[in-house]
Amino acid sequence: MRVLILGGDGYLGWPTPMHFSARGDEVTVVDNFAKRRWEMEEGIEPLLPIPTLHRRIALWKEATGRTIDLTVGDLCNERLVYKMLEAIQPEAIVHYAEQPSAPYSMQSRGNAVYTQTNNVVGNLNLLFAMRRHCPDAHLVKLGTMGEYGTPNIDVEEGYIEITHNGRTDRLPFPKQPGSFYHLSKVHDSHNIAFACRIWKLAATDLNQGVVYGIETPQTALHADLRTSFHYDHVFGTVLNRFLVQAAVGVPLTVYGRGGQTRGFLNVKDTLQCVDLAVRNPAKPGEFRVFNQFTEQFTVTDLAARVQAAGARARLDVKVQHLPNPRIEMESHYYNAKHSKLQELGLQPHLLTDAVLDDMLTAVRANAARVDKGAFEPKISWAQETPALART
Ligand code: USQ
Repeated sequence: MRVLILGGDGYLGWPTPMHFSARGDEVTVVDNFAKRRWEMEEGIEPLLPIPTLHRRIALWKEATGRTIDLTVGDLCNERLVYKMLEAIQPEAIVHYAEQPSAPYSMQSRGNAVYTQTNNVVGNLNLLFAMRRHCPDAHLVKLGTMGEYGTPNIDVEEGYIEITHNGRTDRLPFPKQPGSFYHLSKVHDSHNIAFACRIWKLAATDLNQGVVYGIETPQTALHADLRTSFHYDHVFGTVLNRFLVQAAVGVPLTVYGRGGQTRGFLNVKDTLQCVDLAVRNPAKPGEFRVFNQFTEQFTVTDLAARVQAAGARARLDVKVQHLPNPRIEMESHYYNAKHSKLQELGLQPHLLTDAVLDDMLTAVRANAARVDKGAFEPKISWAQETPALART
C-alpha cells in the first residue's frame, strides 16, 4: 500500500514508517521537526540523543535495503499538504503530526493557542486536501482516551445509544477532556466526523491511552534507529517517568492521591493497532472510533509495580505524593471498553514483570545522561508559569 505518515520524527511517529516499510509498503514520512524546537524551548532532551530523520532513514536503507521517502514540511502550510497528497496519492494516511503534551498546552495562553491552532488547522488542511486529491484514502488519526475524561459511567468506543424522552439514538460519546491539548483532539474528532458525513471520507479515530516502552522490533535493529524517549515533566508519560526516576534514585512523582486511572499500552501495540486499522479500512462516509489501549491502571498501581521492579534489581525505590499540578479527579470510577481492535486481531503485549525489568535495565544503562532537574512538574493547570510561557 501507499502509506503516508505525518509526524514521522516523534516517539510513535518514527517506529511507524519502519514498521510499514518492513512489511513492504511504499512509505513517505512528513515532519516539520517542531518537537525538537519545543524541547529547546523547555530546556529538555530525550534520554538519548536522536539522530536526524534523514540519517535514520539512510540507516534504515543500509540495514534493510528498503526506502522511506521524506518530505520536510508543516501541515499548517496548506499548499504543502495539497501538493503532497496530489503527488503521492496515498491509500492510507496515518496522522500523528500534532503537539502531544497536555502540560505543554497548559503553560500559558500562548501555548494553548499554539497547540490548538497547530493541531486543529493542520488536521483541517489535511481533510480539505483529501477531499480535493485523494477522497478514497483512509485517514487513521491518532486521538486520545483523554477526549472522554473520567465519567462516572462506562466509556464506550466512540458512540453511545441513548434513550431520551422515549426516543433512542446512537450518538457520539460525551467528551470531558482535561487539558487544552486533549481539547484539540476533541475538536479534530468533530471536524473529521463532519468531513466523513458531508464528503464521504473514510476515517478511523484511534483514541489511544498512555503509551510506555522504549523498543520496537525495528528500533532494535540498530542503536541509531532508536526512537525519542522522554522522562521530563512536559513530554514524559507517567510509566516512562517512573522507570527513569527508579533508575536514578529519585522518588516516584505520584501527583496527588494517585487514584487517577487511565488506559495504557506498550509502544509495540501502538504499531499493531495502527497496522490493523490501516489493513481493515473504514468505509466511505464512516467515522470509526477505536479505543486503543490494552490495560487499565491507577497511578498508584504503576508506582507499586515500578517499586517492585526496583526491588528485584536491588534498588531502593521511594514513592512521593506531590501536590497535583493538574486539575483532575484523583479517585474515580473508570471502565473503558476496548474490544474493537482485539476483534480485528490485536495480540496485546501486557505489562508483565519481565517487561518492567527489561525497561528498567535499558534505562539504567543510560542513567548518567538523566537530568534530574527535569522530573519536577513545573506547569500548573491553575495558573500561568511565566518563565515557561510561549509569547
Ligand atoms: N502523573 C503522575 N505523575 C507523573 C506524571 C503523570 O501522577 O509524574 C499522572 C497524571 O496526573 C495523569 C496520569 O498520570 O493523571 C497520566 O499522565 P501522563 O502525563 O502519563 O499522560 P497524559 O498527560 O494524559 O498524556 C499522555 C500523552 C498524550 C496522550 C495521553 C493519553 O502525552 O499525548 O493523548 O497520554 S490519555 O491519558 O489516555 O488521554
